Amino acid sequence: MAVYQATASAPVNIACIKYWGKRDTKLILPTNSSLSVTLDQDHLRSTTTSRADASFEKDRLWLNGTEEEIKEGGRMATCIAELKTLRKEVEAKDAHAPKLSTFHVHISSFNNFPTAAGLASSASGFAALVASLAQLYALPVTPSALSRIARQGSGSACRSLFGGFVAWEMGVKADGSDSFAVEVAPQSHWPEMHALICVVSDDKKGTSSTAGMQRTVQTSELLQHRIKHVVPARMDAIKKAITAKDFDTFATITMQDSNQFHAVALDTDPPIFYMNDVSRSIIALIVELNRASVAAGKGIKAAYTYDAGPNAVIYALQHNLREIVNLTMTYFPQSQAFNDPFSLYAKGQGV
Ligand code: 2P0
Repeated sequence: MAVYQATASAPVNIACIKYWGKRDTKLILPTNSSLSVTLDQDHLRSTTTSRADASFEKDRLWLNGTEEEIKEGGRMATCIAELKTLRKEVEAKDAHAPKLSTFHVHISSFNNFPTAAGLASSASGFAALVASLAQLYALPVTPSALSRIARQGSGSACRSLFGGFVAWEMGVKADGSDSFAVEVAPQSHWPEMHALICVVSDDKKGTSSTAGMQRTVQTSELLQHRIKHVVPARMDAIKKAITAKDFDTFATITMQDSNQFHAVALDTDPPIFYMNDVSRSIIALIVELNRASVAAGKGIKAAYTYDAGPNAVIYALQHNLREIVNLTMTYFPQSQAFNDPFSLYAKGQGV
């Protein structure tokens, strides 16, 4: 008897231009475009296996071995339903295609990065889920088309359908058909680029992104300024910087955008604080490192960015990485660091 099963994996991504705010909460349409660098590394991925079988009585999902409910009308159910609809189109065109759209699916997903990495798994998780079902259903679709579905699982997930430098273009249409991710450049375009993840705390964050960003949409005037007058120009400028491999500009925009994202969080009523004292000390360290480097005519060495939590991601070029890791470990001896695309630890180069 035929077995219908497929496995796919997707990487974690970290935004340099931040997504924060929805104009449509059901379709997950953002209030601004965003851009990420995907940590396309073996140890920062979600891997998902999907299986369709006539004997299955309902759709079921396991995350890291524990079964999770698939809520009716929820994000997971929406993604599965969208993919089944596309499978129906395949079956309608090909009379020999097995009627997989009529079977229930069992889905099992694992993250290979520790919870202690403090990384959100929803982006890589939804991207891997969508990719595995697309493979199972043999859907003739592009990664951008799949990103439109992953977006409805979690906004940032649409960016994890690609490796490298990825833009999520917000689109203007009400149905979301033009809100999807596109590749700006593959990782191989700028192989010297690395990301160092500094784990400040692995506590669960106090305010979820989903709830926090809508509070910001409702209460922050600064967000309106950001949406209209800041992000569009930054998207253009950072894409150009990536194309030109201009690290100084890339780093400057990345730090500015992290700062403004945390400023809009603070401008929310009641205010949202994601960074803590250690996060701010890391910023001070990077600012000082860059100040001294620029004064010596060597340009910017590192860019920090913070998501909806206290952990730092530091972007740097290969030749400056060792100095930055040494500096971080000297000032923050307790910290754990995960380095992309190849780990200093994994490679045994020491820190
Ligand atoms: C980002 N973040 O661009 C920004 C920066 C957090 C800070 O995307 O409600 O988990 O599932 O669409 O994608 C976090 O938001 O929110 C996020 P939902 P998501 O990476």
